[in-house]
Amino acid sequence: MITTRQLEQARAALDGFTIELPSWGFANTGTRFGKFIQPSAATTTAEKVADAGAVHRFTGCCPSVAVHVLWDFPNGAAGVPVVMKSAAQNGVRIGAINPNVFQDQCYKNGSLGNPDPEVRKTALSHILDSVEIQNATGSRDLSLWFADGISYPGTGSIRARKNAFIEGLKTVHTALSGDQRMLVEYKPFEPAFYATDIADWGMSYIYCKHSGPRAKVLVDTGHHYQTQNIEQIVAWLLSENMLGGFHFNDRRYADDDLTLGCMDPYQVFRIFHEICYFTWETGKAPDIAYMVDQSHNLKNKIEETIQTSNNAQELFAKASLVDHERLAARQAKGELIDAEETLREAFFADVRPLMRDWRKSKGLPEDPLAAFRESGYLQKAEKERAERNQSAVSSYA
Ligand code: PSV
Ligand code: MN
Repeated sequence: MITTRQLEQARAALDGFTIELPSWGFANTGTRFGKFIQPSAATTTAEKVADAGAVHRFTGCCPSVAVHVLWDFPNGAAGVPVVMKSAAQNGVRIGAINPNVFQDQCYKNGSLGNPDPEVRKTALSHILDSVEIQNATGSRDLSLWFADGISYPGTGSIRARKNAFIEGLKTVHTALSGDQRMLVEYKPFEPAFYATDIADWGMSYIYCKHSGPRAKVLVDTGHHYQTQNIEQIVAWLLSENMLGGFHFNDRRYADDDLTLGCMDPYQVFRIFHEICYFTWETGKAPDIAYMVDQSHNLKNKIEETIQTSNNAQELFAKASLVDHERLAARQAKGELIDAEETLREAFFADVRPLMRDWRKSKGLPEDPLAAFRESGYLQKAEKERAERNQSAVSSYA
C-alpha cells in the first residue's frame, strides 16, 4: 500500500527527474558484425533531434539531446545554428557535447595518451573545438570518453600515458567557463583490451582531481566488470561530491548497450536509491546529469527510447518511495531483514497507477508508447526516410 506521503514523495521525484537522450540512439547502429537498417532511422542530425523531440512530447521527461561532435557537427561550430534551430523547432535543447577522439586514423595508439605529441595536440585541439561548440550551444557539460589504452603488455608506458592524460585534461579544464563542467567517463575494456587509460571510477576520480573543480566523474552503467557493485561507486562519488552524471543502459555480458532496466531493474533501483537516500540525508538533490547511452540495434529506436525513459521514471519513482527514516533506524539497530525489506517493499510497489496520474496532471498521455504508436509519427518517418536508409543497406551489401 502506497501511503499519501509516499505518493507526494514520488510525484515530487517525478517532477524533478529528467533524462537526456543521445542523438546517436536514433541513427542506424550495429555491432562490429553488421548493422540492421531500420527504414525509419534518422539519417541527419536534424532527424535525430526531431526524434528526440517526439520522445519528449510523449514522455515529458527528455528535454535535451546529447550530441557527438564528429557525427553531428562534422564541420565544427559552423553547424551549430542549424542544429539549434531544429532543437528549438522540436521543443528540446542541445545537451552534453561529446568530442570524438577515437575514430580518426591518427588515434590508433590513442588520443590524449598517445606517445606521439603531435597526435596529442590534434586530440586536444578537437576537444577545444568542442568547447567552442559547447559555448555556442550553451551546453553545460562536455562529456569526455576516450578509447585510449594498450592492448598488449609492454606496448606502452602506463605511467607516461597517465601523465599525458593529466596534462591534456588540465588544459581542457582551463578552457571552461561559467557553469560549464567536464565529465570524465571510464570504461575497463574495449577497444583497448589490456590497459585502458581511464579504466575505472578511481582513475577517473584522480584525473578529475588533477584537472580542477569543474571535472566530475561520469558513470556509464555498461562500463563495469561483471557483478561490480555500481551503487556503491555511486554512493562514494556522491559523498565526495564527484558524481557528475550517468550514461544509462543495461548489460548482461559486456558493454551491451541494452534497454535500461531490461536485465536488472533492481540494480537501477539501487543506484537511484543511493541518490534518493543521499538527497534525504543532505536535504538537497545532487547535481547529476542523467543521460541515456544506448544502441538500439534490434528494437525500433524511438519506441525503445520511450520504453527506456519510462523504465527510468518508474525505477526513480520506486526509489523515491523508500521510507528513509525507517531505513536509517533499522540500519542503525542492525535489523537486517527489516532494513532490507524496506528497500524491497519500495521496489515491488506498483507505481504504474501513480505514473499515469502524474502524466495526466501534466497534460501528457497516460501511456506514452501507445500514444506514440497512434500518432503516425513512425509511419511518416518511414515514408520520408526509407529510401535514404535503403541506400545505406545497398552500400553495405
Ligand atoms: C563508449 O563505449 C561510450 O559509452 C561513450 O560514452 C561514447 O561516447 C559512446 O559510447 C558512443 O556510443
Ligand atoms: Mn557512454
